[in-house]
Amino acid sequence: MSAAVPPAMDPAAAGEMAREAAAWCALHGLVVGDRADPRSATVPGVGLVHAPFSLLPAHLPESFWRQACELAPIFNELVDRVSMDGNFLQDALSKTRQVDDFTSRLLEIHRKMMEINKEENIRLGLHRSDYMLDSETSSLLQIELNTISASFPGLGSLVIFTGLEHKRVPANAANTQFAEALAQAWAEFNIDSAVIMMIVQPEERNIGGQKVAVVYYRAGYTPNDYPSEAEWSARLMMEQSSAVKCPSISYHLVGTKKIQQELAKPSVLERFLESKEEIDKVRKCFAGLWSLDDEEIIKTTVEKPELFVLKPQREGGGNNIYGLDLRETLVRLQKEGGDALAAYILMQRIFPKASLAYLVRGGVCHEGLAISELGIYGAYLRYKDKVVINEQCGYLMRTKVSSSDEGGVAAGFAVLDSLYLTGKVKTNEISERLFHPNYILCFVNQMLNMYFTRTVFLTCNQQKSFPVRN
Ligand code: ADP
Ligand code: HGS
Repeated sequence: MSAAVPPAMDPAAAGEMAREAAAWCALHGLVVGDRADPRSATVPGVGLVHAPFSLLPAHLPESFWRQACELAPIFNELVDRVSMDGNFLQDALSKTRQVDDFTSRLLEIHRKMMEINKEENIRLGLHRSDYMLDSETSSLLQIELNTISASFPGLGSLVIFTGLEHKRVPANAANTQFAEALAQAWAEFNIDSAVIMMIVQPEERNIGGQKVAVVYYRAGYTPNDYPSEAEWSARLMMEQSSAVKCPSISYHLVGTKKIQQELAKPSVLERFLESKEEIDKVRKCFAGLWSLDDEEIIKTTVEKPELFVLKPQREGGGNNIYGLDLRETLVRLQKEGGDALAAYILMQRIFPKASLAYLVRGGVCHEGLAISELGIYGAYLRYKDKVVINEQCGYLMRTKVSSSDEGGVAAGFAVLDSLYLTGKVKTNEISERLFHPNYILCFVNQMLNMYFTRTVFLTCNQQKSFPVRN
């Protein structure tokens, strides 16, 4: 996943292109709230700036693109099956909950749902599985699977590099396909007066593409979203309600890094998937993953911390520990004894090939070596035994300077990028349509209509504790 190594662009030309592209962003809604303007988080339409983007597309061999797309429906199904095994989730996270209060609170809500044998007849998943191409092994490896608040389906779909061979630029309809999945979940709920409710953070700057939801969580994935008991009781109340949750508490738990590590253990996938072919495909994209009760791996990690990443059960970017900090943390926690290490998992560090890129942030074009991360969106909707939707639905390409450990656009480390497939490419029939400017415009209208006309009423009235948009 590397930008073709174009000859370094003439800085003036790059600057000119960046200005044109930033203007295009402003005209096409590829904007976010400007962190420098405090009002941008609270006053709609105020303090907007173009979303950070890469001037040239990231290149990816088509075979890896196809591999990532084929994995999406398998991961969608895997999440659903693991979510139905409450004992597996409780057992796998039993040590973590001892030393991680946030995970423990989520697990407590899950346990209460198991106690009342709460069945979710309608199950909706809007996921994003993130990958990097490891240059050492030339293999596509999964960074993580997001089952809650997978962001940027809207803005990510707008970043398409025009003027290139269409068949090498995959179509990206994450925004409409996410919206359709939410609308279908609403239809399955089958109460016309019902509304879709979106849970958002108080100061939300990612304003493009969030205009829907059943109970669609774009918050609730970090302890910061639970500043008081009110938020926890509201989360429990919504879990007890008959509303479709996206995600349900069990889907949320399946997306934790501890479950990612547990699923990578020998013969665990066989517990949830029958098809050997599917199991092999999933296992092939797993990087090295370990729990920290493995003395051997801790010893190796302390010796070579640069080859690993230490991850707590947190989401949203900026939480992982790398390099010397990783060694220092391991040595300190080992010295302290106790179970503190159970709050983390250890992961093999993936090293994509770095290439020259032009990253535009705040109207300024920065030339430098960069690496990319491909996110594949998946939508899954099930009504009892009937799978209504199980599809790969678009992608998110993010690029960051190769010297940055962390990633994440909202966290300020990465920029939005587009994709260019290399090697032998099967034609992509719908890309033509996507290049018609009217298509983008009509998408925006469609989303706005959907958001304002259809929402689901929760059967309980305490929702005031959660900031919602109506
Ligand atoms: P979060 O849920 O907080 O976003 P991630 O696991 O996605 O946590 O990690 C955040 C970022 O850290 C990723 O976007 C990626 O840039 C980097 N990262 C995470 N795991 C690895 C890894 N195994 N190898 C290389 N980079 C990684
Ligand atoms: C939203 N502001 C995620 N989601 O997808 N992170 C990035 O938009 O709803 O920044 O690069 C909230 C996580 C990658 C996107 C942000 C998964 C959020 O951070 C939600 S939990």
